[in-house]
Amino acid sequence: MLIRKATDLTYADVTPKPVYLNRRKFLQAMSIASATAVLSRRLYEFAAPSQTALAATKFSGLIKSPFSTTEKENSFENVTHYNNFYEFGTDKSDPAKNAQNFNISNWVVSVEGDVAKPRKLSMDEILKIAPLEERIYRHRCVEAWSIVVPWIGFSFSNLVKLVEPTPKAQFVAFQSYYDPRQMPQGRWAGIAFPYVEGLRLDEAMSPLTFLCVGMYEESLPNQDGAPVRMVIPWKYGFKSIKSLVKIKFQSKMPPTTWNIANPQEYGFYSNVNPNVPNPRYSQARERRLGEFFMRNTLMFNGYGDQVASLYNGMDLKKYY
Ligand SMILES: Nc1nc2c(c(=O)[nH]1)N[C@H]1C(S)=C(S)[C@@H](COP(=O)(O)O)O[C@H]1N2
Ligand SMILES: [Mo]
Repeated sequence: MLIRKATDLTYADVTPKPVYLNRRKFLQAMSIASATAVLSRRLYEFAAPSQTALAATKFSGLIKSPFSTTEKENSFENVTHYNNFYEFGTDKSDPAKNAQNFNISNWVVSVEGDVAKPRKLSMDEILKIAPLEERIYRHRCVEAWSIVVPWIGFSFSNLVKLVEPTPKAQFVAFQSYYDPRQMPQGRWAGIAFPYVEGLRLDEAMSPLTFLCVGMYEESLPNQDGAPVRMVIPWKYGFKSIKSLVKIKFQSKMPPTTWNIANPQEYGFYSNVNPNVPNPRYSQARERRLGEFFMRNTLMFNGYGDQVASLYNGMDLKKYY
């Protein structure tokens, strides 16, 4: 154990927090290193200071999307301090604290499966796929809270066209990054990682389905799914998978994290539907963060004009 000396406190006082945290990890690793030479190398490797707390990129020249709601946006403070990101802990306040040093440098998203042109995309390449839009969406969690967020990104269909799915591709499977060393709180989350999600190909091609790289004119904060996530506004929030590393086109319906964890409560489709209650949460009403009175939840979260036809002839009580 590292003995905490008065000098450490002084260092903390004069050093910006992320640097201080890394220095502490470094010192801890070094003290262990001197004890056990063989183990030390590995411990040092994962505790070594990394390039973290990268400054947010400011986006300019964003296209204003015609799909934006005119409802009042939630505050940046709100949207970055009330999160679900179970890899970093299950409390709504955990991700803001625990994702601070998440290392997103050299990020690569593998796009693979039944496609003519599989790709491994860097963030620079992703940002060049299509012009960036600001798109203000309602976003509704199955836990009956909702927020309004100015996301930045572009329709996911742009990426789909880039890789040219073959006729076999009927579904898209998504996978999040997972590293228990960077996300130690995930061990206690009670769900399996890496987090996985999926869409039918026609759902993925909807112009509303959004590949998101930022919000409030900046790159995504770590707790909101940096550096790249999905946003699917007519479905419950858990479909909007964060910190994407893999996108796979395939013929079979992919497994999804919350369906695996609790199939009675969470189906593959998970369209916002006020008429189909979850066993624990009525879905009829919702609370917009920051508001006192609840409001009625709208079918497909109010996006029915654009997406209802995807489900023609389907019994949405059965396919929840
Ligand atoms: N990888 C991953 N993605 C995730 C989650 C998660 O725990 N892990 N939580 C989901 C849930 S339940 C919701 S409501 C939204 C929350 O997004 P936000 O924190 O940006 O509002 O992210 C979704 N994406
Ligand atoms: Mo959620």
